[in-house]
Amino acid sequence: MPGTLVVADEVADAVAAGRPVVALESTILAHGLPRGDNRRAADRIESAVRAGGAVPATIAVLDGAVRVGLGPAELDRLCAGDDIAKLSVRDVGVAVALGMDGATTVASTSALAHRAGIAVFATGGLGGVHREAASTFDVSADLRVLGRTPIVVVCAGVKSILDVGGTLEYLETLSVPVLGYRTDRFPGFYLTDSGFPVPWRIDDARQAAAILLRRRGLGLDDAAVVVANPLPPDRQLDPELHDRTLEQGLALLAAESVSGKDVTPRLLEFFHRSTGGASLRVNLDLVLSNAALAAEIAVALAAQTGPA
Ligand code: PSU
Ligand code: MN
Repeated sequence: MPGTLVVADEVADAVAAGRPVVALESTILAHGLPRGDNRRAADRIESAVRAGGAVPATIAVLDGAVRVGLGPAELDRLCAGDDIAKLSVRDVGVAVALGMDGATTVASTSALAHRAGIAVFATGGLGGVHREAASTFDVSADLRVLGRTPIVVVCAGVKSILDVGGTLEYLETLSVPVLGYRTDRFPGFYLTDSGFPVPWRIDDARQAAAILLRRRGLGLDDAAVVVANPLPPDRQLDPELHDRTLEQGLALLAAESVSGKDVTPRLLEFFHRSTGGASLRVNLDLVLSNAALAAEIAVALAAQTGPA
């Protein structure tokens, strides 16, 4: 049937049996990491989920079909394709109807994972409120979708190009709880600490699962739960290098008049190039760490829920 989800057998079986599954987004692969690195990263991210005892379900649109759970050939295509669109929720129906290929963002991955019955999702950084949002209205659709999608999203905060304080305010407005994992500070993606506190702290994956289940029990689970998982200080990007690169990157975006959905890929590429690959190492590190934590949460959730 056109427009329905094509769920990989392994994922469908795990969901049906109430076994742990972790959804993964494809925009970080197709638009966030360089060619070659992205394909190796895809395998490593999926392996991190498996090592934690959960089934990985990378989500993308291929030939106009929404795929939940990709095989090696599909990952090859996603990571090497020249014509992979970046699909937020508004774009998914269009890409499906037009028979196109596309990678899903935090927004669309969350929405589609929830449709497929998956409760936990790992990514790198969320989209958010951009620095000039008051004049450009550039606020990522990630936020509104998280406000209406009951899923646990494990991330390392939001990209440092964003207005981090503004993003945290917006998440509060949307009633999305933000939990620091073993920290009282909201992580800054490449950096351990964004400079902002988190409203809540958890120290165990089982607490994240319990929060999800209690909210569900109370009917207070319209929105996502954000689990913010920082890299330890000795694995973050050198803060001085980070600040310098960010300043240059922002100037470059302005000089090139980059806007809309091209902002994130352009800036990430600039970071990877001008830090000589250091930011790439950190980016991969944090996604792998998030995948491992998401698997732990999915396992805890399955244990607390019992078999389906
Ligand atoms: N953060 C990253 N790398 C990424 C993204 C975020 O470090 O590739 C992607 C995610 O898929 C996120 C999207 O959902 O960028 C947000 O894009 P926008 O700001 O255009 O809504
Ligand atoms: Mn945007």
